[in-house]
Amino acid sequence: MTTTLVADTAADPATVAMLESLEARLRWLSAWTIHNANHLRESPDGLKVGGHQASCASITAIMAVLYFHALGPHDKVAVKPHAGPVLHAIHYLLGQQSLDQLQRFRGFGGAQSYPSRTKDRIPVDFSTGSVGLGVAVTLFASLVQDYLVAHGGLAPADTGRMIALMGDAELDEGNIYEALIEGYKHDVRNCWWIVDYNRQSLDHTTADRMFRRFDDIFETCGWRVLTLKYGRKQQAAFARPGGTALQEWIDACPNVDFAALTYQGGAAWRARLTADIGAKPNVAKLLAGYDDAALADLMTNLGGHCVATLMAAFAAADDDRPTMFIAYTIKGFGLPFAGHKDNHAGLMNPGQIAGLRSTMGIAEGSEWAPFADLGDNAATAMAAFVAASPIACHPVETPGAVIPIPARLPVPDGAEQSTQAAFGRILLDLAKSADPVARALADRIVTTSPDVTVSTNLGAFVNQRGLFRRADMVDVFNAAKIPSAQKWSGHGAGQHLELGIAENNLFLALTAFGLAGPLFGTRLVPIGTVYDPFIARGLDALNYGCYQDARFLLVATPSGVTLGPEGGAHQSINAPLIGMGQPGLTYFEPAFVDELALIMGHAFRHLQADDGGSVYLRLTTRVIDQIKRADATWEADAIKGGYWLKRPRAESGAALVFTGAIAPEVLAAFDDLVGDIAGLGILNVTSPDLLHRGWTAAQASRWTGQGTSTSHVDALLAPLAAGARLVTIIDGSPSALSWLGGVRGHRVAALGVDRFGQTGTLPDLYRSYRLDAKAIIDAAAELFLA
Ligand SMILES: Cc1ncc(C[n+]2csc(CCOP(=O)(O)OP(=O)(O)O)c2C)c(N)n1
Ligand SMILES: [Mg+2]
Repeated sequence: MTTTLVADTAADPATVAMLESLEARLRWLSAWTIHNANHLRESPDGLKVGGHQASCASITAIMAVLYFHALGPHDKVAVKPHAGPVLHAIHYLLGQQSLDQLQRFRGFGGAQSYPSRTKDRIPVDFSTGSVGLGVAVTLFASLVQDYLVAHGGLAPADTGRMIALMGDAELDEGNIYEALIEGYKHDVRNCWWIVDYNRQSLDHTTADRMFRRFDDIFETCGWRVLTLKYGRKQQAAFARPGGTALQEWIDACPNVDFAALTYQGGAAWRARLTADIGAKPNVAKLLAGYDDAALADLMTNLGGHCVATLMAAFAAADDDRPTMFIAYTIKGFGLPFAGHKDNHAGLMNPGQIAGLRSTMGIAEGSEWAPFADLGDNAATAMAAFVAASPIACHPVETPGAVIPIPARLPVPDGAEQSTQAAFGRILLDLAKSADPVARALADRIVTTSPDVTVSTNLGAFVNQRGLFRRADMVDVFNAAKIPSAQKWSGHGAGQHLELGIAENNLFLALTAFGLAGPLFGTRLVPIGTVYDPFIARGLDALNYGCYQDARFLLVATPSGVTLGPEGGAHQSINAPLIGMGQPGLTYFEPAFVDELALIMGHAFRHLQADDGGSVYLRLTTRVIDQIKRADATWEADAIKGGYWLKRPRAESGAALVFTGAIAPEVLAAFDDLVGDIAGLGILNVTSPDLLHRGWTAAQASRWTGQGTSTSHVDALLAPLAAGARLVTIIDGSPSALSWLGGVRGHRVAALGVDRFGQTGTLPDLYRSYRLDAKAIIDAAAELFLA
């Protein structure tokens, strides 16, 4: 049952007064930071800088009480994106943010528009920006915290709450409910979601019909819901004669009317209340006790603006149960456009900000002073209060000790193999390895998958290492001796987080696991598997993880039309372009399993390197003949993105260039063509992404005079004659490789897939999509005839 909070009447008055003053400081500093960027800083391009004064003012009391009173030293917070300036103001008061950064808010190298872990200079626990994702990631972070405690990677005393400060319109994002469901299954705890319930989104006021529905939804999923509806002044008014009628009126008032009246102010409130309930007993007398300004103040004294109510609410959630706080607020509270439906991006004009300054008692010229115009004693007292708040001793993040990686990962045996099966085998070997380095690495691997653990070949690893569950979970089938290849029991030492089918959750889980080092001090090696086409389902969450430099290995199979009979809706086409276009993620697509073993070892290092990142492996279920290697000279180039599988003769006139599963078709075409095209080579591109990045980076460094280096791809293609021709081929969008012609001006015939797939056998599909040896030979012939 939802609890509606009442103000803590026993709250220490000095603390309440201090937090009220801090609220005013935050409201002022956030508004002034945005004002400075828009009205005072010089603008060379005439563009509006922007910022959200109304969204900030709505949440300043919540943030003042949270940060300067309720937050524990190990709590971590995702701040709603549009309240970024409030977070900067908090750290400014703490002495952890510079004036220069505030003055350069939204400028090049200045404080960021939305809190950013990687770009801001204050401690930011979670980046936010794409609404909904910053909320849900806190739920996964609390699962990661539990995981680390269960695995001895975090002392129980060093745990905290994972907290999201969210806008009410974020509750429309589906990813919130996907996370909610997953959290319920995993018995999430130590998670607070605090809703700034101003009942306004970007476009308008939000729907009344959702009133009480959010409570139901969250309570159904095991959350405690605490509603902060009325502030202390309202609670006092309700207790007076006529007060019950006033409370009933407030409860029945539609969102949009409440917002409009807030904007119109005291006289409008009086007229409306008088018309609606003025005839009820004692109401006229009650209203007469307030002048217009006091009446406006009373009507907007909602729970989310009342320090004593907020203190009571945070104190009420003193256990580990996940808790949702619905804090009623006014968008633009205390600002001239409070309640106006269009205030989302509204900016005060110079006259309005001057008015706010003088109401707040700040002298002209003292706008940036952290404790402006408080008087010496009060300023000293406030500085001491701020310095004593637990947030002031928030531990500094460290990346966590690096996990040693074996020099080589063993290559699975077998003359014929698929990269997907080999991936599962390599993980299994790690899980069972007697080598201490390999075993220690396996201990830090955590796997996860949105209901495709078996079909992406993680099953064997899970058999070895188990499912992660805080409470033991028996494998009923196994206990009943029912034969099954998958023997999965759940326990605290388990290393696989089983997810339902929701790819957003996969990427948010990978993000949270991939931040285990900086957030909790112990690194993990997260590996997530997914069907390649369904990466697209979680794309924004993938981008979100990369944006905050979370480190994980993403392994996607099956891929391309090579999937065969399973059909057209499961065949990934543009995934290579996603891999190439996503910053913070390096895409590899090995053709042979020795390449895969090499690249996985590299990936485990890259995930931990200071200048590293995440890695995406696009694998296949197709079993192909493996290559016999004469030596290991190919390896260094394979890690850099490509190597000559068949070295071309110097000044060769042609090369076949390929990526991934269609290697056999390329080799067959080669055998056919090599007699006619002397010196023909085969370039195996293990990473179109790395080759392309290296190419453009080398150009950029030459143009800016920072280097003279040639890129790896330039060096690879250098042996070819100036007028050489390339046939490129990939089971995916042909543009992943067609650009190679631009490197040294070679003519290109680009084979690949650019329409939806079909069901069929591989020969059917390769013939139809022009991925077979004949297509390669035809393309080469045409290039030479042209
Ligand atoms: C995924 C995504 N879609 C759209 C936006 C643009 N946008 C920014 S804020 C916002 C409305 C936010 O309303 P609410 O969450 O209630 O915040 P508040 O009222 O506190 O500003 C929208 C649509 C966004 N940032 N992210
Ligand atoms: Mg809102």
